[in-house]
Amino acid sequence: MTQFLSTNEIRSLFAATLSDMYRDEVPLYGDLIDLVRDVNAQTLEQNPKLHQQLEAAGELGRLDVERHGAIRVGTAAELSMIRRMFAVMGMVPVGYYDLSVAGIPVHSTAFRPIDAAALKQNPFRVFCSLLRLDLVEDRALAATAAQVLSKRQIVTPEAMVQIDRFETAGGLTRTEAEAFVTAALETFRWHAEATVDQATYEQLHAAHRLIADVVSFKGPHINHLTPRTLDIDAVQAEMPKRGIDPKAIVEGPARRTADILLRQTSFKALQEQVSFSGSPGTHTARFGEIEQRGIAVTPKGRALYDDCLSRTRARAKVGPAGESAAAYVAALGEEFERFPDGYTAMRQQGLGYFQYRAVSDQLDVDFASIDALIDGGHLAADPQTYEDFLPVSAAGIFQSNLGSDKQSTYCAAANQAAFEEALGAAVTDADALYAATEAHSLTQALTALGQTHL
Ligand code: OOG
Ligand code: NI
Repeated sequence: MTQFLSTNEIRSLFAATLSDMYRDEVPLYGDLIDLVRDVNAQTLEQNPKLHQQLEAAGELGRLDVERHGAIRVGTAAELSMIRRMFAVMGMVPVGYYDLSVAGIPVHSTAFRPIDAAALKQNPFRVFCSLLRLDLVEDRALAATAAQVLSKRQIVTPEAMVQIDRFETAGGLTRTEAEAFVTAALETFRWHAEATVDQATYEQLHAAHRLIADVVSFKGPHINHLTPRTLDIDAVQAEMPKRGIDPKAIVEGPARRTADILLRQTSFKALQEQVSFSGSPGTHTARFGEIEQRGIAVTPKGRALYDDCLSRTRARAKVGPAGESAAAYVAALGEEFERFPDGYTAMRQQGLGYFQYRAVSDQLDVDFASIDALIDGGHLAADPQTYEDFLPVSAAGIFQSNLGSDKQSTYCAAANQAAFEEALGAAVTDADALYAATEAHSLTQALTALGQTHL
């Protein structure tokens, strides 16, 4: 029998190697990692209850290695290649995000591990966007872009060999996996030489900055890599003191005791030196981001979240230079008072997804309800961490890094079927994953407690 390295180990190895590469490429990212590590250690020290909750839920271990990244690909063939590459790391496409609503000509998915054990080991995820040239009005320019993209190969032959081997043999040995990681890394590397001349770059850029970013380079360089913090407001406040310039507001819900979904902030994209057929120029794409993750919410919870957020946005809009940020934050706090700030209330009202575990031995009496088991100290309900993304937040991040000079407006043009055809697979529904984890954990816990009547 051949000994294969588990996909979890390959993913961990890749995530660590990518993080090292990005630290070398973007030193500010390294500073951010150090800052987040300091704040997380301090938060855990000052908040023993949070420490204990994360420990009991088995989430403490993943915290220091937890990252998400983002890439943007240009063609259907590239997207399906990337899908096959991530499969080697135990990552599958989850969810469909239509960014055209925010005037960005892409649609996206998130590649990530899905089972509980894999998530605990390393939840590394990559937000992957596919350029939609069909939304570009200037058809001649779209044709030029397609032509340029058709000539590049974003996955190296060596990575291809290992991907094929993984698919036929069902796994990779340690040596093969190491070769795979080294070769796969090349896809995500920054290339300072543009593949187009300056005039073409300018034309693409005028249509949308993001089109220039996707089309003008050899590959889909990783554009940010995001660590997870336990206190995003503390990191946001500390950033300027360490020479990092953050965006005006934290995206997502207001600060609360029981975190929900995702709060994110970033530092502005860097202006980098590039060369256009030998002549010097600049390109702005790569940035740094941090996030705080909370509980995954049910469709009912999501509807309430969306409502609180849209009411906030109706009351206050943050301007391109951060105008009205204070008014926005105040409105956000008020509107989110309608979202219960406690896990017990969220569970009882069906707003969040939980994972259950038995915390005592089999019982010899039948309990009347789940709540009675919890109150009696026999059953624990841990909040399930939200493992996905928020399109509105993603759009805010995109926008702040693309500048607000050119606000293209495309009408909402979701096309999940076309995306899945390009991907060569269906995307997994995130809600179904959280619901299944909850149902499965409850059945197991009730069986262990001898309470299958519930
Ligand atoms: C991806 C932006 C989305 C997030 O955290 O919401 C994202 C991009 O800029 O390509 O990473
Ligand atoms: Ni991000």
